Amino acid sequence: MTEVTAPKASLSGSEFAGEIRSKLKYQLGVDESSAKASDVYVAVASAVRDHLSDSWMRTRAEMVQGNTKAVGYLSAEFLIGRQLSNALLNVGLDEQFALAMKELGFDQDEVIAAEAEPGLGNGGLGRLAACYVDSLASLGVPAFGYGIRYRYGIFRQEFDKAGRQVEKPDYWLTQEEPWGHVDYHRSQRVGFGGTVQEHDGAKVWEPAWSVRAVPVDYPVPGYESGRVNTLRLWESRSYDEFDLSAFNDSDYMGAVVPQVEAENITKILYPEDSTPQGKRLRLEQQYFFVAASIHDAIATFYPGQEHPDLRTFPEKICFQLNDTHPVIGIPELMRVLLDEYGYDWDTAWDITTRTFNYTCHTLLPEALEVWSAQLIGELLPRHLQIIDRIDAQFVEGLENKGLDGERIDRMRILTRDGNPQVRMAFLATVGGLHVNGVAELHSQLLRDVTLKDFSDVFPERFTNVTNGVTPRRFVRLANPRLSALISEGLGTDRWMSDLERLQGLAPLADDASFVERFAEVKRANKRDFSVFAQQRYGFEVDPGTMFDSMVKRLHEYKRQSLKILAVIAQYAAIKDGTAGDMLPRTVFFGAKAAPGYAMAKLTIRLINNVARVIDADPDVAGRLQVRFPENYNIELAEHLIPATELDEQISQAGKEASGTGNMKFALNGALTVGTLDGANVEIRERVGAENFFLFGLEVEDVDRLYAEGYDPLSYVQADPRLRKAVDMVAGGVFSEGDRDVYASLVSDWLTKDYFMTMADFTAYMDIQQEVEDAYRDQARWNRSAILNVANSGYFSSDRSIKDYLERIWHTSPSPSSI
Ligand code: 26Y
Repeated sequence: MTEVTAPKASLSGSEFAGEIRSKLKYQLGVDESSAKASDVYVAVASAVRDHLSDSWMRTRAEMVQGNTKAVGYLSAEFLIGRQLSNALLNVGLDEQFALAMKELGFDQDEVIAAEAEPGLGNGGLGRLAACYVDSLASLGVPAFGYGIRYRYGIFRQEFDKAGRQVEKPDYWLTQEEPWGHVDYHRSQRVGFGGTVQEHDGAKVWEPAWSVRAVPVDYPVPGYESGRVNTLRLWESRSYDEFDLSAFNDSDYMGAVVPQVEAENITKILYPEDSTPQGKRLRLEQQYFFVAASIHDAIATFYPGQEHPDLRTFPEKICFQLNDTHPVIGIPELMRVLLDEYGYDWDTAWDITTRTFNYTCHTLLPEALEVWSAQLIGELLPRHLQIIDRIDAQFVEGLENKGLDGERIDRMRILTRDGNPQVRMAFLATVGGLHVNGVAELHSQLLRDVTLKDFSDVFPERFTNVTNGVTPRRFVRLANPRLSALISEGLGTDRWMSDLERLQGLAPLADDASFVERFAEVKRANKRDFSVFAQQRYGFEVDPGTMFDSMVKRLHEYKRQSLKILAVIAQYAAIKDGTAGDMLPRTVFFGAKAAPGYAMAKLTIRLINNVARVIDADPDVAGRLQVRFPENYNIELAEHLIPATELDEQISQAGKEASGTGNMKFALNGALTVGTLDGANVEIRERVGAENFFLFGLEVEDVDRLYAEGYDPLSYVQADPRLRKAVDMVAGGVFSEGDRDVYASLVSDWLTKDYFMTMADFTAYMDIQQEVEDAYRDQARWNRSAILNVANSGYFSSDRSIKDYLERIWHTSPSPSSI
């Protein structure tokens, strides 16, 4: 097998075609002439995997034998997207693939599109994890991604005739899946429930039941690095899969109950948790993957050792806790050290606190996970004892520092009221070395507000790492035209692994012929998207209009409502003849709402119905369109982002931790309309205030308004456009005259409006006027867009990972033996 270490694999297109041919024949048993795109996809993917094997094995061996501390990235989500084109690019087989497809007579786009997208995440946190494992491998840092291989993942979103979201299971594993390698030898037993016994003074947890955690390993090839890290996703299986005696007694359902119960743990991502069973299942998921991962790390770094010296564990690996979801790992490592390996409390605590670090991804206090002590006690009785002791020790430390009782109560990990709760963010802050936010503003607000007490007492623990995105997937693969232009403009393609080189494009923003070529790239991407949208969703998109996109999870704080109210106001202006010569636009939404989140689902319904009413109205004729493709996912992002000209980042100031869509859009030459929130602040600083459309309340304004007593109605009354838009929704214009459909939404806008959409409406309409004026001067617009690209190199996930290495993990790429 050829070794894939050089920038380009030393293999010809014909040779690669030969490998694909033999995969078709010997692995799939299909004849080349009758092979379908999905067959060819499997054949190409397994051929690529063969090319990864040597590097994969060597990377693993070096990780265990070398002296470089590894990183274990623990995350409930890895939104990795399709793997094939990324793997081809990263190992340097992309050109050979194109040649091979030509030789074999297959359409390469069809082959790429035959891969099902794994929906193993739901939003920014999951995509960030995927960008980070890509960058870790590209930089040569020994690392594992540890998570769950959900059978169905995030739901597939459909819209019904009334425009409502309908959730369907995503059957992403119904076709052969060539990437994941099931490694039964590395299975782990994970226990639940039961009791804690004492034998000779030692505590022994005797679980009531246990499941088998089976790892499915995905290769993570670095870009031109010759390294292939592992994404290890756990699947739950039953030890007693099948009850033969029940079956023989004709109890066919009863015979598979144990199997179903065990496998339910990894069926779906974020089960609805409004019921006690749902909550319990979520905690089971979290413990399941974290416990398996910790045991796996010990088995990996101390192979075959019955009495390993785990005092060296923090030198072997550090675990990054991606939000609170894996925080149960802290008491789990304590339990393992105390009960399974016999360390004393202080030694175990020292090892544990040097192993973990915590990234917080939110500012909403209600989004910080809290588990009832009762539930933890039922499911993980030994862990509750350990948490209790961690809390007691922590409180003692605070008392010794002279802190007052009120403050100590606020900081307790385990609350001591009638219904005690475990605050996972606090446990993470106490049980690890570092806590980081994901953008400058976010980290500042964590210190000043969300985790203020902790930051006051332990200021040295807090730091910031601004998020980043991988330029390989989100520029090179998603936007090949722009990539070619960038490489030509810079005279090199090294920008893909050193994104700050994009700076070199800045002077070209004043070169008329470069600007024109840049504009043509965007136009061509828009045409492409129109074709894709027609084929995939069956809707018309006019590439002659401005493409204005808002794509992200649906949440009130992100304020899709603000955008749709502005669209309605524009529509009203067209209807009453006051729209003047407004700029023709197509407004794109992409968003899934959590299944139990009623307000978010109602907003989806409203957007769909606004789209429908506008479309059916001949008065609007090509001036305004709303398009809401269903099931927003990585694939859609990869198509839409390169075609977008205006990116909407309009969350209420102080609520979006960072955002990463904003970075992807800027890197693809869209201009942002946004608030001073999350990473918008840093994007604007870098691309220049004159190349960013800033509007709206700032964090201090928001705080002041809350303090004064915010009254949304006064804003509605003050702006006739807003009044009209709200009236139209309330009056049934978008619900066939039915005034009840959106009543709860309207009532929230008028009486509560916690995220101050009404207060920001006027400023938002004004800035949209500025957007229109700027867009009419295409030369100026494109200059700004190029400067967005040129100045966004900082937002590479490679830079983020280097920051983590330096500020948090205190490790480095491992020296290469190649
Ligand atoms: C239900 C609960 C357990 C839960 C599930 C998922 C809580 C949070 C999440 C996901 C959060 C998330 O995606 N946060 C986003 O993380 C991005 C990466 O840091 C940020 O850019 C973005 O601002 C933040 O909302």
